[in-house]
Amino acid sequence: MSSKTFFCIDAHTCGNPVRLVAGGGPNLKGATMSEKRQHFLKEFDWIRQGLMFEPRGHDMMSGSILYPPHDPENDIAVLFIETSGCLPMCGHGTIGTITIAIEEGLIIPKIPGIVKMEAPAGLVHIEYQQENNKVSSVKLTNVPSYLDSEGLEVACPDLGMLTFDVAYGGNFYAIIDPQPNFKGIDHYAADQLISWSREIRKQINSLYSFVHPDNPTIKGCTHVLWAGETKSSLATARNAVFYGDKAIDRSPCGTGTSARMAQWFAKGKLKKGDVFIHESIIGSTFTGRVEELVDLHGRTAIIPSIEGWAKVYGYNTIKIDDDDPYARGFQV
Ligand code: PYC
Repeated sequence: MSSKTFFCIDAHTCGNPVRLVAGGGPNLKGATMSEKRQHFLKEFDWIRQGLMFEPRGHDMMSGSILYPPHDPENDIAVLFIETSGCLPMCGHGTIGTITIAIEEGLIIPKIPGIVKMEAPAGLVHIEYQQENNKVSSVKLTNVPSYLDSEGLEVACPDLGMLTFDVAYGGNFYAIIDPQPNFKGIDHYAADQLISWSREIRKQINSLYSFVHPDNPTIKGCTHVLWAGETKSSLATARNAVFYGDKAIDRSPCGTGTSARMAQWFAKGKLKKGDVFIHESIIGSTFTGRVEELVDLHGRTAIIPSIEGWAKVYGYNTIKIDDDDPYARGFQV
């Protein structure tokens, strides 16, 4: 019988969990974080399953593992682990990871207040604020984000035909705006949105294909962003983002906000410099901004920034014994 121990620090970003594996993560092969992600998925996915799924995790569980940067100019490299797999990029995960890593001394940035982070999806520039040894806010400048496709159609159980757009913000998002067959997120139970999302994501990926033009390992629509009316008068838009098989993001979702801003930019609803305050299903907010515009193989992509906060709430030494029938967790 063998046993593996993981030293984790748990936090939440605007309500959504972030479990940072500070010790016990595997050595990975690869010259980039994208290559290391492939190695992890091939040989070490049991670690993700054991730490994210029940009984050690739960449907929304999400986390990260830190690695030294591949380019000495950078401060850190991060692998994102989640119930859904290993995301190329995670916004709430970045805000939580940086908050934990700075507060706990796991990263000593070359320039105080700035972290250059290598993610599988690309380089992410981070600025953070500190007050009384606590990180009060983290602003990440994300990878180029763009509208991939618009006006696609899918048949949703109960609702009928839905029109949606797909945008990339570090992951591919199907974005469903209110329309005759969908009144907006307030009109439906979260469980209902989850079961519709599971079904339509399957159909979307069998009908259409989405592949990142620079990295073919980033492919497929993994998330569904349902839109609705804002509750706060300060918010620009509100969402419920589905991920994994049973999760609705409690935070406003960083890569989802990036994708949403890219969609709005492409439709002329946002321009460079505009601020976009995104509200989550529980009312927490991220502040987004269109920082820059870049050319991505002939299409205009935005460089969005996302700002939010996280709170560290616990130290968690987790053991996975291989005589445990639920070593790899389970889902019901
Ligand atoms: O914040 O990017 C994000 C995210 C992805 C999945 C859950 N949260």
